[in-house]
Amino acid sequence: MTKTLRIAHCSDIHLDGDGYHHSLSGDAHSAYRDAFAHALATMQTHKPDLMLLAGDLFDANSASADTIEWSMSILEKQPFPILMIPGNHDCMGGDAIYRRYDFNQIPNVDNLTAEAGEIAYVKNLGAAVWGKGMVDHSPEFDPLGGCPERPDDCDWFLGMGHGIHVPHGAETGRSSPIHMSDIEASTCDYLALGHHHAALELVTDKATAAYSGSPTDGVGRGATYVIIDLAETSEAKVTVHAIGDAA
Ligand SMILES: [Mn+2]
Repeated sequence: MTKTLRIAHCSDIHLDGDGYHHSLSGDAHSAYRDAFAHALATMQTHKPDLMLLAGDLFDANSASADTIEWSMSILEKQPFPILMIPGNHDCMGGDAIYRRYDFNQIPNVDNLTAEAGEIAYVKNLGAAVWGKGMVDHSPEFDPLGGCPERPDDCDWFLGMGHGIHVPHGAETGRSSPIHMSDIEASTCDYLALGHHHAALELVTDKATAAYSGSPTDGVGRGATYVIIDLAETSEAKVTVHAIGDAA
């Protein structure tokens, strides 16, 4: 049997955001929760093998205890493993949510928060997933820096990063740059990126990567997530899906 892996990828949910630049209706507190719950239900319909959440689940480390506990509960209810990293809005600096709440206590969740990066294995899928915990959103932070070569003991090697896309030939003084050259140098089968709220596919002959866009922000092609199909014997397929209103 040909080995395949189906991945659901999302990022930038911004729970407890103030809704300032968003199109969500109702009070922002419940609107973000409702939109994320709807996005999760929609992603479930694809029956993914696992989910990658590439940062900014929360809008700020000051998110309410009620919202943090709600998020832990809904992640636990998903019928697949979830691998996640902090973003700049929920980074590991200061009074980080992820220092106060242990998301790794959730049976189906691996939160990759090590500053130097770490790999989690989803053994039954043969998947190794790398990510790191951003402490400071600064020009010096290198979201993909230190990502190792593909381990020998996996069928699939996946990576996550949270930061700004820097195309070939471009320069930026902005924080957390993710250079296209680093994406193309990666040995990952797929790189799940977060930070841009508009989805962006980055598929070349050297790279399979995407920004999923935000499932709670309608900028760009709408509220989005990405489904990735990897197969041993064919090219990866990266599909951006727009979701309807949570209502
Ligand atoms: Mn961000």
